[in-house]
Amino acid sequence: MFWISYEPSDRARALLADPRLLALIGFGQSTESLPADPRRIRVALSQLDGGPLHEVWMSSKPVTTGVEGRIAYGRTDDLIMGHLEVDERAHGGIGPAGRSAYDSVIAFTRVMGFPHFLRIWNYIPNINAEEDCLERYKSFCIGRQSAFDDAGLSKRSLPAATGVGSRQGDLLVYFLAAREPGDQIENPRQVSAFDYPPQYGPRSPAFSRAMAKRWGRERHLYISGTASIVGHESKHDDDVRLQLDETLDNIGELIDSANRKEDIGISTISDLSMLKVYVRDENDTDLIRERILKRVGAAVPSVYLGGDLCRRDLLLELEGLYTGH
Ligand code: 3EB
Repeated sequence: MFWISYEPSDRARALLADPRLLALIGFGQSTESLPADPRRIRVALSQLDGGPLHEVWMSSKPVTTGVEGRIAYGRTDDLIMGHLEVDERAHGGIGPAGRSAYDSVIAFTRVMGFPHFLRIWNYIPNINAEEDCLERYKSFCIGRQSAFDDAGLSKRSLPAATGVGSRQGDLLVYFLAAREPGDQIENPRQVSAFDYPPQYGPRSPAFSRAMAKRWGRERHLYISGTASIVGHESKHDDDVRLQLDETLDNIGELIDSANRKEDIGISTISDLSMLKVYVRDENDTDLIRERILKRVGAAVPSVYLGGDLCRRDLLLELEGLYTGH
């Protein structure tokens, strides 16, 4: 159906010429001058390790591209990958900007015939700052949840997601949606985010812990941004190594939980096709990378990005995808 890889950024131009390219994701400030293309997404987080990479989403089927209002997309017959950036100054804050982004995305995917979200990424500028007596992440959650509410989408239809803080640029939302729904997977070690108690914000974060999806005979697993949270509480304040171990345990348990529900085709985190590691303090990168190499191995393609996390006490967050066949 599609698969993901990381390629050196100097290959980006050649990749854009491929009619099966679904999305091309760059990190940090753009250094290369590439042609405008609806499949190009730029995440405003700097890459912390190695030479510059692009994340490449390649489809097995031909891709149609387009721009509809604020949303640019690539799609096949079965799925759509789209993105938009929202200037919050035009909406009066991050809450209304989030609301507006989700209103657009929900309406767009319905009109296009892909009403089932599988995976959404949210990059929220200055995520931990307080504005109008509320942390910006919490305001964003209010806007996002009201868009889902007004569209009549229940928690059972919430996709896997990432919510990470960016240090430059506008709110960025990008999404993968399909004609047919995926299967929501929750983590028995964690309270579902959509059921977090109100101490984490007036409206709970609208996402599921993972989505499993069958594409014909192929099985995919999309794992949300996962952190050192047990129950609903953050664990291991100030200890990045313990936070990482807790996070890896959470992902392991999530994979086990998915396997109890259905045969997803993998049994451990080392079988994932991709791992993305968000690091609050870039000085922690080496420690985190060494520990991941030890516990996960070197076989999973990975990228390390500098970003803020949605609770001030979280030092890192990991997301993963399995797109094997
Ligand atoms: C957590 O488990 C950590 O708001 O979309 C992870 C993944 C987190 C997605 C989101 C937030 C989001 O609550 C934070």
